Amino acid sequence: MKRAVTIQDISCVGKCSLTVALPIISAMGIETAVVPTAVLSNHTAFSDFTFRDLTGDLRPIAARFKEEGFAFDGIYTGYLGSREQIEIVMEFVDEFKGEGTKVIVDPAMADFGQMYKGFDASFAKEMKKLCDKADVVLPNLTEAAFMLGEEYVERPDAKEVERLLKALTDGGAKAAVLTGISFEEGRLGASSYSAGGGKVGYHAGTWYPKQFHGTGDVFASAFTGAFVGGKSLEESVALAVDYTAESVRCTLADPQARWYGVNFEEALPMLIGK
Ligand code: PXL
Repeated sequence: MKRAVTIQDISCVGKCSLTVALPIISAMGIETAVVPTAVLSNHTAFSDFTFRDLTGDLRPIAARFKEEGFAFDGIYTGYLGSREQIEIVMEFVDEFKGEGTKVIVDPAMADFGQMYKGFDASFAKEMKKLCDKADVVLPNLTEAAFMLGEEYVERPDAKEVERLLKALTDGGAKAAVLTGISFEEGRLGASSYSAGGGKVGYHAGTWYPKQFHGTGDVFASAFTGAFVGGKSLEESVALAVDYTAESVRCTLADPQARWYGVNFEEALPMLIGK
């Protein structure tokens, strides 16, 4: 069985980060180890939250992994709380990236043109350094703009998307996937590009006219399960787009849906055996 490790916070309530990554990647038949970087009562889109920083635990956990000889087929990083955590995660990648290890970085820090609470331009700059070490980076358009030091553009055309994808791989990342891309009314998806002159790929699903929190984490988790499981970049993007759209469809069909996340649980059957 393949084994991945995911490094991000655990928000006790909120359907994001580890509470999404663990069930999704496990459902795809991959052992999923976790390194929690912080414990929050709930994610930061609520008006208040507690935040227990676990920075001091990260190096000792990595050292213990090393002593046990743990190796990983995938390293997937998501929301990180500080520049120091990014630095430690870069050390982790250097230490644990083996021959066949796929490093997937979701620079979770912003959406809809705005940074999440507590982040700034210097954090985006540091996050770009982690992205440069990745096999695949998975930013949305806001995160891409912040990391490249550019203005956020909500609906870029195909030429602009290609330019962004190439810029995202300029620093060393082997491939980039940009989420939140739409080239036609009613369809929303993601574009992908492998460094070194690959073709730009695109896959879209139904665009539901409502924005939800946590869809980036749902997308990144399904992508990780597929990609670490052996699917190609394009196949992994397609599955992750379809699964995220289905999670949103399930949410909109549920009169008791929570505002803070999507019903990814109801869509899990479409990932099993994939
Ligand atoms: O969904 C990304 C995410 C992860 N973790 C925490 C967050 C957010 C987005 O706001 O607050 C703690």
